[in-house]
Amino acid sequence: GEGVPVAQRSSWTTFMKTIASVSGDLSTMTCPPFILSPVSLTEFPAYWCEHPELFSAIGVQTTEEDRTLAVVKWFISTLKGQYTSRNESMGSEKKPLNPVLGELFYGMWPDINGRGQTDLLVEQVSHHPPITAYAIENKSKGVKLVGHNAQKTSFSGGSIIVKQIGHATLTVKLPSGEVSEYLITLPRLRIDGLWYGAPYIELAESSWIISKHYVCSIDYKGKGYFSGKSHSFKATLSPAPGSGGTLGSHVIEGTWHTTSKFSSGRKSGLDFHNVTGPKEEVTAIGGEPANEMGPYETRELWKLVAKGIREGDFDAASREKTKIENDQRQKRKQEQTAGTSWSLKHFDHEDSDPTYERLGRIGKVNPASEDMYVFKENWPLTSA
Ligand code: 0T9
Repeated sequence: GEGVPVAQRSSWTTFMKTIASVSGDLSTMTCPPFILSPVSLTEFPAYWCEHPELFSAIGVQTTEEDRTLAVVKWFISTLKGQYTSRNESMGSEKKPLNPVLGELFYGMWPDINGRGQTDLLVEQVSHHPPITAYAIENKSKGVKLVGHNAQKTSFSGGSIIVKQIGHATLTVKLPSGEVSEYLITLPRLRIDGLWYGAPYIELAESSWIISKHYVCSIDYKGKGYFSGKSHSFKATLSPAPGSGGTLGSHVIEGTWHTTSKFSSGRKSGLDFHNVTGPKEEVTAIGGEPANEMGPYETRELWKLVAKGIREGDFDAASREKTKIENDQRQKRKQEQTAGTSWSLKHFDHEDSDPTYERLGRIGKVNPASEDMYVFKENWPLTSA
């Protein structure tokens, strides 16, 4: 592979043979150094808000139709960051740091031009398998996203197939006091380009955004499929059964890393989204105690590992990583001896999610039921 440094070519070939034989959880695999990222998966939920003005705009719409379109526009606009940004910043998709249980990430996007401040908190709620839970809220606009995600991976035809497990619920507080809820499910990923040592993500199959008013299915296709282009999508918004006759249907088509247009419905021909402009990275902040980074906050915890990876000192990175892992093993052992278990800071785990079941049924989402992590509403500690 051309993307592989000469000195690591034979280890990459060996690695490729290994991933072909492993399935399930790739997070604990040992990878050749050039493919390591210095960023932990707990930072990934920040991708949901790289366009804070689109997130806050959801809260100021006056009709259900416009609100739903604002939700879909915000969602589509997050995909570029979620799935292509490592290629831009690091040259290819990389293996993120595998978070430890209880790892935390706090951040915010400031109030600019009256959009209100948006707060982010992330907690690693499981290590085996890795599960990350997050809450993102713009209090002043009444918009909140709470979700969790995990992955199941397999290997097929030279690609890694990643099934995303988990979902998110977006809630919007309306001036009437009513709350609009949107169930958001996640697409399937294919990691291609592995043999060349230059992995990149393509999205596949479909994901959903469902409320009691609308069902929106989003279909994803890559190169060589319907439009022929990479990163293509088609979003179809249909009024939910029984929502009355006033809501319009829409179809939107384009590529999620560039632009899209309405292709059917009242707005046919009009532009829909455009993410070719700048994005706004999250401002990382210390959460505990307020404004200080505690030892479990991701950038503090992984500081020395990340430094090693960034500076190409992989021995140091691996030494520091081993320290963290040993420390974790010891903690789990101590808990076992004491008959206690790690308690989550911001979330309560529930075996089922009534909102997922109720809204999922409208779109016939599969599986019919999923577990959930309920946000304890205990952050920000002091609200601005
Ligand atoms: C949620 C996102 C997720 C996390 C990452 C599959 C992956 C871990 C999960 C799904 C975010 O909202 C969106 C984007 C990228 C996903 C990662 C890409 C990736 O490769 C890793 C897996 C665990 C690997 O590191 C595989 C090994 C490596 C050889 C590929 C570069």
